[in-house]
Amino acid sequence: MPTNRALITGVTGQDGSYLAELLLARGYEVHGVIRRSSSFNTDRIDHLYRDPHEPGVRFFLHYADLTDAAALSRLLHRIQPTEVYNLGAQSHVRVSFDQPVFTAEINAVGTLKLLEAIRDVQDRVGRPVRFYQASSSEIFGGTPQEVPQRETTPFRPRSPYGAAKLYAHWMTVNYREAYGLHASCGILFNHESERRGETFVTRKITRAATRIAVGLQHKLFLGNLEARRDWGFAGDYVQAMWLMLQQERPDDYVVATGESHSVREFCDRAFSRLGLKYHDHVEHDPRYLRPTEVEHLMGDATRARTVLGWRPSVTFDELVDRMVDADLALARRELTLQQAGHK
Ligand code: NAP
Ligand code: G4F
Repeated sequence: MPTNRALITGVTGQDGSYLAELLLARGYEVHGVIRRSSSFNTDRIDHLYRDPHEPGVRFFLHYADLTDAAALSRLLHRIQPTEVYNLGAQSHVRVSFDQPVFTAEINAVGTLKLLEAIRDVQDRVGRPVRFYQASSSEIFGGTPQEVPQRETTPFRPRSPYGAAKLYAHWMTVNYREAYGLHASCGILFNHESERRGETFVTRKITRAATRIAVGLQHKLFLGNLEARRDWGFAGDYVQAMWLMLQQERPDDYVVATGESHSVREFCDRAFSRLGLKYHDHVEHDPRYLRPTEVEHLMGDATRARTVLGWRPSVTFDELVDRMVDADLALARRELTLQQAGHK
């Protein structure tokens, strides 16, 4: 019987899938929250799923939602996890300008509902439940004089997403201080992979560049090419989440590579790997600009390095290359299907 039992919200997302893999490899029993959807939304975790009737199964999925306090509470009482990772969110910054209330209900109030349920279950069961909150570098806002950002940098969010995440961040800190909850916030800078959602800029670029390379499309429309981000590999970042919950004392940590690159540099590297020039294919579309932009995010992860012993293992060039290579295989499969008349 595993002694470590984790509950992950957002298990179907990029980070949720890597974290579930990590925890299963470490012998945990892992429970994931999934949302009802009219189409399949579990492709990132399908490789982990087994028929629950088989012996020795340690990965379970449950329907719930961050907006549904009763369902969250019921789930926590039933599972009685030792660790909870709150990765569920409306995670797209641009979309948060179109749906600010929805974003706040999930990212801000949803986190509060989960914290309340944890406080309650901890009291009833009489055993601590460790909590990880997915905070974001978007809470910094990134004014030019405040680069690199670290735990002590003032927070000035510039999007409904950032403001909602900041509320969740402070509520997590408050539950730690007010109720002694073992609650930690990972202030994670952008992290990517071949599992990244296709509307985030890195994956949008690698999907388009590889489709262009095989002749499936010709143009890529982007917004601000000069924005700079500190891009790391998602597989490394879920290690940091787990390490935070293994510490005796909870705390908040910046997780970043300490290096930043522009969207233009990302395009250059991705198209070059395919023998293409990005300026032959990339065009500007103002629809992808944001009402308020965060121009420059670059993190100082000294605390994570010294306390957690955490370090990123994938460089910027390696990250772009692995994403391009994975998407090239995908584009070739798409082409084959199209040529066979399946699309
Ligand atoms: P992602 O791929 O967009 O995944 C988000 C997850 O949240 C999905 O599983 C999604 O479910 C789930 N979700 C959405 N609304 C929900 C709701 N109402 N109730 C329960 N679950 C809900 O995001 P990610 O990149 O893995 O990021 C994980 C977390 O880290 C997010 O909180 C994000 O804001 C934060 N973060 C990400 C980064 C980054 O660079 N990736 C950086 C800093 C912080 P469906 O699959 O059903 O949509
Ligand atoms: O890839 P993005 O959409 O990521 P963004 O806004 O930095 O947010 C991501 O990282 C946050 C951590 O800092 C997370 F909290 C959040 O959940 C998410 O994972 O955009 C990156 C940059 C922006 O400056 C954007 O304006 O790329 C610029 N960009 C330029 N053209 C574009 C586009 N972004 C998108 N999504 N699409 C474009 O066409």
